[in-house]
Amino acid sequence: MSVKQILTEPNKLLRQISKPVEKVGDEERVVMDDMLDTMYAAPGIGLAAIQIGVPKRIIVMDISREEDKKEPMYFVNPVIKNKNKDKSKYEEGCLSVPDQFAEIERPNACEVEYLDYYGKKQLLKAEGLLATCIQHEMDHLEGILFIDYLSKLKKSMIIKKLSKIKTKRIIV
Ligand code: GNR
Ligand code: NI
Repeated sequence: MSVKQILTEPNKLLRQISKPVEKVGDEERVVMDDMLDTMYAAPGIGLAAIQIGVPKRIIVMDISREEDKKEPMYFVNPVIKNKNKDKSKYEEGCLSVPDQFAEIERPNACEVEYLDYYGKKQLLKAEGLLATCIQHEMDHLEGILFIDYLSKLKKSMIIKKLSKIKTKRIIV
């Protein structure tokens, strides 16, 4: 298990569409373990594989609040089956868009079908923060970031800020 570097915008890899996992095996479980370590270290409540440079349809999440009661969740090849028509706004952030936050409107509940850590098919009914987070993570699988929902001006201001920080640090 190891903590990986999280890619940040602007980075073309983050815009890539992630590929379905054919079989959930040891290789995939290593990716999930590394993702979880990386997410907890950040810290964050969710992470998509592409954020550590792996273009596979894998997500990890933990929305539990207490440090000593970790509740990791693993999603492989997630598909949204049902979206509620009612929307709700939530202040979102993203580890790939550091220090930027914005209110984003999304369906307030959804059903997700996915494979778990062992490759077993599961169906989850999500609402509230869980629903918001899973939709945010599933956007990553399509190369979408929450700033894509903002006005062109707001989005370009954020990208400009992040590029400036990158040129100062001289790392990608
Ligand atoms: O840590 C995270 N917090 C968060 C808060 C509101 C909505 C979505 C998120 S996900 C984010 C971690 C992340 O970037 N996952 O891709
Ligand atoms: Ni994110």
